Amino acid sequence: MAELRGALIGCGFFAVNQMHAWRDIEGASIVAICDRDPERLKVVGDQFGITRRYTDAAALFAGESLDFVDIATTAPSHRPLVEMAARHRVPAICQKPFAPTLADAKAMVTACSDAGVPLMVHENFRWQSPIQAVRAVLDSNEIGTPFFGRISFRSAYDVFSGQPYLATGKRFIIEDLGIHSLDITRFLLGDVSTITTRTARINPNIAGEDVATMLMDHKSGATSVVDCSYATKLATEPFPQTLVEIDGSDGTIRLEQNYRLTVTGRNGTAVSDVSPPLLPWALRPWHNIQESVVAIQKHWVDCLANGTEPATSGADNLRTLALVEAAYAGAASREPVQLDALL
Ligand code: NAD
Ligand code: 89Y
Repeated sequence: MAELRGALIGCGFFAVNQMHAWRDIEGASIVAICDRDPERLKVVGDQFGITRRYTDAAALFAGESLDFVDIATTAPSHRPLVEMAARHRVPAICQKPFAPTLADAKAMVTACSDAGVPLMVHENFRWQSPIQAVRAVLDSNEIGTPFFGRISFRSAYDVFSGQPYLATGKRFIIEDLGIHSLDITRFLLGDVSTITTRTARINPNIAGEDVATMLMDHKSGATSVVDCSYATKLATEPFPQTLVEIDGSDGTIRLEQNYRLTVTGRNGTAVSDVSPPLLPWALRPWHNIQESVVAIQKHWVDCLANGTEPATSGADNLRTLALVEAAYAGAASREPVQLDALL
């Protein structure tokens, strides 16, 4: 298969991981980059040896012949950039959060499907190897039918120094981080019918909520709790680990700190270490996220090669983004919110 020619738009904090991952992946390479900030363009272009550089996305699409575009900007630019890709018939990866509103996200899905181009949301947390290990246990039927889940992310890690915009938005943890946990609960327990949410802001120096607790009814009949916090000071800082508890008819799964996985089921109890590998370019504690970036980008290349729909396609991600919208609506009203009404 000929190497796919990709371009990266947005050369900021997180895009560096995506660039490292593209270098590790066979079958695709980044031939051009774009950022409206010339300084970021230079930093990333020099670091990864990319000479074809654009400060304007329209000029990038006009000047390059591309097999895909990887959009790594923040949410406000996602809709115009994805729609631009659709107009040029270029398959697109779009970072999370997919869009500022569900209405924008629906329009983006329609634009790509009308243009016949694949669209994947870079929803990478479900691709973390510890989360994949939990999914594999469920698939093995070792614990029977799940009836309860808890997806938990509690930390006091300073995310604001690397991503200062996170401190200024009216929305913070649900839209930025909880979105991953909500996607994981869908990945493990299936789609949701109702969500009830409570939020709080503990850090007085930020504009949005930094604590959220969400209770969900899944269509399967299971119940889950997604809890996330950036105001939780623990003896051992777990960032960026997602902890998982699942109870099933025949056993339990516990993914605890330091990637310790305990499965109690039909065959007794087994404890294993499901730590993600430390890739040569990765930096602790981010290595868990960094490895999942390689996994999701490989998945994209496989999907383009085989003509299959990405697991976190735009259409799939509408259901995760709907949970985000429903969580904010429910936190404001203090009422449960039905998901089907939003979709
Ligand atoms: P950032 O602000 O550091 O980088 C964004 C870059 O995009 C900036 O350099 C900016 O100049 C550029 N940009 C913005 N609009 C543009 C446009 N229209 N055309 C060209 N360039 C444009 O942000 P970041 O922290 O790198 O985050 C980017 C996205 O990645 C966010 O949506 C964030 O939520 C997401 N993110 C995802 C993960 C993950 O694990 N999936 C982790 C961190 C951040
Ligand atoms: O932006 C967030 C994400 O997607 O993963 C962790 C993060 O960088 C900070 O919450």
